[in-house]
Amino acid sequence: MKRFLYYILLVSCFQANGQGSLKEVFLQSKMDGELTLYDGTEIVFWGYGIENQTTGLAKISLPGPILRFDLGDTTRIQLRNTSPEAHTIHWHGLDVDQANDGVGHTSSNVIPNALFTYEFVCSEPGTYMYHCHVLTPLHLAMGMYGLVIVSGEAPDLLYDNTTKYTKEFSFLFSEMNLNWNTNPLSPGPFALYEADYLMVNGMSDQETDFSDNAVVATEDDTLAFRMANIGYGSVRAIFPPELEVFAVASDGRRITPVETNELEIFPGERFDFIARPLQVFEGVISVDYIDLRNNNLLGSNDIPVTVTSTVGLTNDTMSPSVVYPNPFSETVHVEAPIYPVNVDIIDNTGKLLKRVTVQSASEVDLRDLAKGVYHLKMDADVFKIIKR
Ligand SMILES: [Cu+2]
Repeated sequence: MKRFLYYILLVSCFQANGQGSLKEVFLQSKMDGELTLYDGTEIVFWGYGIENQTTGLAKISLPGPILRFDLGDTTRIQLRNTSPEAHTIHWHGLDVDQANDGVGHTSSNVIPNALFTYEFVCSEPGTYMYHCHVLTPLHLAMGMYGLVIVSGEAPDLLYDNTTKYTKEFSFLFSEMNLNWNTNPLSPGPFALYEADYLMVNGMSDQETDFSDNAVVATEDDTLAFRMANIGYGSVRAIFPPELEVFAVASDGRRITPVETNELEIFPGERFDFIARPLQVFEGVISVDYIDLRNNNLLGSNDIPVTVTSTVGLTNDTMSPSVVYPNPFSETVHVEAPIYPVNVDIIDNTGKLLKRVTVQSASEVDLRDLAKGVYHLKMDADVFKIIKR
């Protein structure tokens, strides 16, 4: 089952006073969400959705839509509560004044059928979250949360020029308890909350392979990862060794970049990373969910990562050796500067799997290889090749 729970928000925008833009967002809070999980379990959820300005209707998603702004923007977010209970939007980590902070008992509850307008300036780039702050444990568990992204000084920067990227991926980690989401009027004591489903962007591990969650890149890409944890447990992100990863920001503020292989993200925390592939590979970012009451591992999610070659020819341009296509499915075409030449297929441990001697430009039959990443060595030239 493929679900697109995430979509980039389209906001109306126009120049305001020369300081960034004014961006208007029209949201509704609702309690009528229905979701079929990967295993067929049907749940209800509460959440936020974009209000259609023609029909006045909104469909909520879990998590809510990503709210994306530019540095310096003034945002004006209208929340229309079309549900039977009060809700708010708390801007987690954003520097807003008390009236716009969305903590019901200290600012304003948005009662049923009311309209409330939040307004603030996006003064710091970074990764933030929004969530309801009425009966917070329940309303959070029911799905009333999403990501806020404030881009850096330019659209392809997390912050400044040192955090330039070519591809961006955001991951919001959360949990779901079946009893709470099937029986929200009597969910049981919060102290007994147990995570039945562990999610990345609202999807369990069994779904992430088939979703927009997958990281797909080429070896020349610089990747930006935004990670945020809205769950009740902590999350440990473990990066594949083929990625060189630097944590560059914590909770929406720059830090001195720290090279990292794994990082624990506690509830409410966000981290931003810049990652560069060291080679062509297929792997995963493993996400462990940890119960903070006893440090037990609750389970893991895998975010698939596929890094492909930029072109079929990965060699330097001085060499006339060519290998294509890459990735391939059955055969590769090879051409060498001199013949005969040995074409060696080597696995990631350096083991020679196959040697074919070719007398001229040839198709090399590699149907007997399993899917994966190999090295093709031809004279002094080595190519990384991927079998799909
Ligand atoms: Cu709420």
